[in-house]
Amino acid sequence: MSTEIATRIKSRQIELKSRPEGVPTAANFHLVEVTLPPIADGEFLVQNEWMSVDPYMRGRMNDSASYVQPFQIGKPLEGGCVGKVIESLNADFAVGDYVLGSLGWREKWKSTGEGVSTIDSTLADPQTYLSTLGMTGMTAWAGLTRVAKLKPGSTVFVSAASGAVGSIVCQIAKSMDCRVIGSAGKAKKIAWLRGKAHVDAVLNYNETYDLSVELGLLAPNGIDVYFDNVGGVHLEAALDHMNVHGVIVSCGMISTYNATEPASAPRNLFKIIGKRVRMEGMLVFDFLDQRDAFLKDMSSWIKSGAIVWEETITDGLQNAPEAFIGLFKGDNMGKSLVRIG
Ligand code: NAP
Ligand code: FER
Repeated sequence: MSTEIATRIKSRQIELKSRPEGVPTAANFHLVEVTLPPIADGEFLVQNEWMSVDPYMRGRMNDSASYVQPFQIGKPLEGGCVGKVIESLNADFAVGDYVLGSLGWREKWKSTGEGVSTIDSTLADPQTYLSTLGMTGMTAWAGLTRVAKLKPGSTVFVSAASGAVGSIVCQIAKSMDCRVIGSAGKAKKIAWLRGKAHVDAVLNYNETYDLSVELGLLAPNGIDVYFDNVGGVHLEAALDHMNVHGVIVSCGMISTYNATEPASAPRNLFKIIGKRVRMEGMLVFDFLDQRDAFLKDMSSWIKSGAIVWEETITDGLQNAPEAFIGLFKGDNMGKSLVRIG
């Protein structure tokens, strides 16, 4: 425990200045310098080194009811972060420990330890706990193994396939001897899916004249599991080619998050009836009690080389809004992270 406790702690944080209408812009964010009070008995102080930007944060920028409270205007944003303990009056968190928390979008934060866990930075780089060994890896694992109950030999279609969740979904499915079809929006992502994730078939949805027709050509025996990260026309195309008793894991629908009008697709949702498709929404937080099983599977896939991943790193807290907005333009390959400080 440190005895050198600062009396005034300067920190910078990014606050929500206004709620986005449609696609977020830099004007919706505000970088502010604040002074935090010194830590009290039982508290510790963390210097963030990494923060995550995630598509779900767009939903929290709206003033609407959901599984979690909306972000408040004039208050700092929140999200997954990894940092180092720099002062401590808490016996469970020592100076120098790496911790995983939920107070991203800022340089420093104080805590009593509630909801904060220490991480083993000898197993993997600390920021991996925001990606493959963190929420996005667990989403892929839970969606495939728990929601889809994936069976070897299945044909799996994955949208946003080179992203943080999608890239892991593709590789878990490959390691379970499935045939994987991945969709992404840029040539370099398509090359990565082929060369590094070893997916069986790829499509660049920005270059197709008809997504459903092209998907049908790549899935002549139909699709058993569609892992949906995108919604909209991707979901419509998948519905056209789902097999009877197929499963759609509704993980995300990023194509709709900035919509100002109701979505025009899918127009063929009725197909889930005749095909007896099970379409199930999922939230990763429902699987937190299975974290040990996830970490066991994922560590073994990482060690065997079955799973590799990409990071797209943006430097500087002040550039976090740009990294976040980039998710909706496809700027990231693999996990989008901001390196702070
Ligand atoms: P990500 O895939 O790393 O980043 C987003 C990607 O989505 C972009 O790089 C872009 O790739 C693609 N995209 C953006 N707009 C698109 C559009 N209009 N049409 C098609 N593709 C578009 O993000 P992630 O963190 O892994 O999240 C992926 C999905 O999972 C999101 O929908 C997210 O909301 C969801 N999610 C859900 C849970 C849960 O618990 N349910 C947890 C984590 C994530 P391209 O260049 O390929 O277009
Ligand atoms: C996500 C997209 C949507 C996500 C959660 C939601 C945790 C939930 C939205 C809602 O309840 O309104 O990526 O990740």
